Amino acid sequence: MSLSLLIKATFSCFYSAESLFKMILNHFEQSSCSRRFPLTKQFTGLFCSAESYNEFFSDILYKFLFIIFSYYLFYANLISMTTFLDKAKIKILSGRGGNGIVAWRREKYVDKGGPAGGDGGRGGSIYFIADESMTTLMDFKFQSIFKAENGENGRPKNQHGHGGKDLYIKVPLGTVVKDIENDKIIADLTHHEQTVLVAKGGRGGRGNARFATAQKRAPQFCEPGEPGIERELELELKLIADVGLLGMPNAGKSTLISVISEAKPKIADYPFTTLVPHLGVVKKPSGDGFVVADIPGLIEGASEGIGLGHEFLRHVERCRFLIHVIDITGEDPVSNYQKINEELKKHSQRLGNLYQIIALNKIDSVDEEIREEYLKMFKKYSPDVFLISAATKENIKPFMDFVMQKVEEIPKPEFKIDIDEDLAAFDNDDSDYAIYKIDKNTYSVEGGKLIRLANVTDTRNIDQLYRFQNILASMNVYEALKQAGIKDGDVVKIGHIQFDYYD
Ligand SMILES: Nc1nc2c(ncn2[C@@H]2O[C@H](COP(=O)(O)OP(=O)(O)OP(=O)(O)O)[C@@H](O)[C@H]2O)c(=O)[nH]1
Ligand SMILES: [Mg+2]
Repeated sequence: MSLSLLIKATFSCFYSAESLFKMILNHFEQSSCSRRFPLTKQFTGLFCSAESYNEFFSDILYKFLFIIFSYYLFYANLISMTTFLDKAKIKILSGRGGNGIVAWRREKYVDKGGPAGGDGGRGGSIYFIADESMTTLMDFKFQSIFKAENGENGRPKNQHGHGGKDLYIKVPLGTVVKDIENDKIIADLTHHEQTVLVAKGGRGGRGNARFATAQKRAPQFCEPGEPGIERELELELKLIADVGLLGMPNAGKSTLISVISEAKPKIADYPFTTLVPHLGVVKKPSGDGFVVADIPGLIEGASEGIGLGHEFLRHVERCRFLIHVIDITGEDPVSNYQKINEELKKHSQRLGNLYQIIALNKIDSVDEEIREEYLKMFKKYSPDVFLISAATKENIKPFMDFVMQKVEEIPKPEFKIDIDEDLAAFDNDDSDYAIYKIDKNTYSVEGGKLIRLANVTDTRNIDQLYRFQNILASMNVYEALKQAGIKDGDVVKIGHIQFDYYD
């Protein structure tokens, strides 16, 4: 949870308590002490001389209740906020390959049985898998490091080690994965069970049996397993809902989603009750369902970061369409409607142009003429206006029939995020090498092939060192070093191997 959100929660909590505060002020207004001291009536009710002890103590009681209520709201809001997370940073490490081994075939009646060291198993790879039952990245708050199993070392009698188990990390639909090191987007998981490989396990090292040749029948060396891939990734969630519910705080969005789906967000008679998005599945008569998102209320200036809603607008960007919920018992519903639309336009062109159904809510609290008046007024802005009452469920059925029809009609927008080719997920980087002069006497040779060769070379084994040198020679690395100006005694670095150069 970001600090800014926490601060906003604090403010919203006090803003939330506004209605209660008003109630208490009403109480003070009616009490005799505020009549005596009108200028200080809002804050000094406790200290002015009350006409009677009774009144004095009821003032104290009100203040006490107010403080308790404020704390309750604050903590209730914090708890609800900590159940949703839409950004997370994680570290992943795929499994290391098992080492190959040096072993010999030993059997009765078999003389000089030859090399029989098995290969190490491959390390486990790491995948992301989209899971429709998840709606938040909250799990990553508690676990941010993921490690796949290492491969098993090879065994004698030419037996290969077991491969490490692959690790599948579940993420919600709409998760975009970014490589922090190069800022590249490497995956966008949009379908249930879509799987993306993000770190392949290291290869197992080869046992000595694999190095036997006609000339060298008893190789004394084997390869260590290749290391796994370590990456730091950023996950960002863009919820994928079919329909987005938005409107001013207190308009009745959460009440509506709780009526049309199984979702049970908090509902209360104060603004900013909803602090994080909630998803609900609306069942269609055909049996399948569509997903509706209730996002926190928007206020004027939301696109500049005022209020909470703006933080979550990206969650409704991928919707088929929006339901704009308007409280017709509030002050100037038309201007509220226009303000929200302005904010949507400022946020993004797509959101500004997204089709909206207008739901004029709370009709149970107004007269028939006012309902009709608003209906006529809003028809000027959109043909699809409905008078509803989420609380009494009046007109909810025809309204939802229309919503379902629109869900059928309006296709899910195709969101193409440019995904970069993710070479870093694999350990088969066979790129050619390049030589860099690090300082006066040090040269570094870099390139996928050579680094991998260095990774599987055990420098304590003389046979392996010869092999390493032979491969360097066959790849003309020494020639290239000479051209780069290397002198006798200079240091050459290739991966973890470092040696002095002498021609
Ligand atoms: N009379 C009446 N009250 C309603 C209706 N719908 C919602 N309310 C009340 O309006 C208040 C606000 O409802 P919410 O559903 O929490 O509003 P919201 O739009 O989710 O508000 P935020 O989460 O703050 O953005 C609650 O007290 C509801 O009981 C309705 O149709 N009629
Ligand atoms: Mg709400």
